[in-house]
Amino acid sequence: MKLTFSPASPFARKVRIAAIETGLIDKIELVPATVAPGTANDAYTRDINPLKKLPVLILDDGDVILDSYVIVEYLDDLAGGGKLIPASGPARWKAKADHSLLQGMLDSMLLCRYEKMVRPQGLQWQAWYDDHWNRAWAGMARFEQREDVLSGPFNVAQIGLVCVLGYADLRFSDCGWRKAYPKLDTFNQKMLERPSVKISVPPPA
Ligand SMILES: N[C@@H](CCC(=O)N[C@@H](CS)C(=O)NCC(=O)O)C(=O)O
Repeated sequence: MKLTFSPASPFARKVRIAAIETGLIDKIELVPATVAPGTANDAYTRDINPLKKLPVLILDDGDVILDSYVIVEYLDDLAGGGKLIPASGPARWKAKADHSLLQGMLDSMLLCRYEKMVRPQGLQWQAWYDDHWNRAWAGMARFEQREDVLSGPFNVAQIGLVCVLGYADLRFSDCGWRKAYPKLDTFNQKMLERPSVKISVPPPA
């Protein structure tokens, strides 16, 4: 299998952590890909993902699996199921809903990043940026209160949360999340003891 990948991508990091945790990482070749809004990548759009986003898992028969959550679910299934996403019952829906919130936070953070990185300065819209940043920030506030996630069993929601925090460090390093959310800081430090989490920390920009 091949995974389109960028070391800075929090979505690709999520999948990498899942691949390590399920013991499948050695079966996956990480293939660097360059995709960004405003820049064409016709081959990628045509052959891999019309949405021009990574990560995408390319199976040995050429089928593609996207997006990052579905890839995590696929890997979890390949590994027997129930390792990263609870197999059934309320715990399953809780983990999936928590993950959806974290996914939305990452989407908003990425939009903030693109607003400053890609959009020409005269066209940038600060109120729009602030609105999206506030969504990510409010999401962190929500998880600061979620003892069940912070000290619960390792799962896709915990993976999503470390990816949010790692991305905040990478692209919004002066946002002050550690001071504002000390429980998230403790959680993040504990998670960094896991080799999968530590090895996948995005390299400094
Ligand atoms: N919902 C997607 C989001 C993936 C995503 O936004 N990836 C970013 C990289 S971090 C991307 O490919 N951006 C390129 C673009 O939007 O043009 C997932 O979970 O995989």
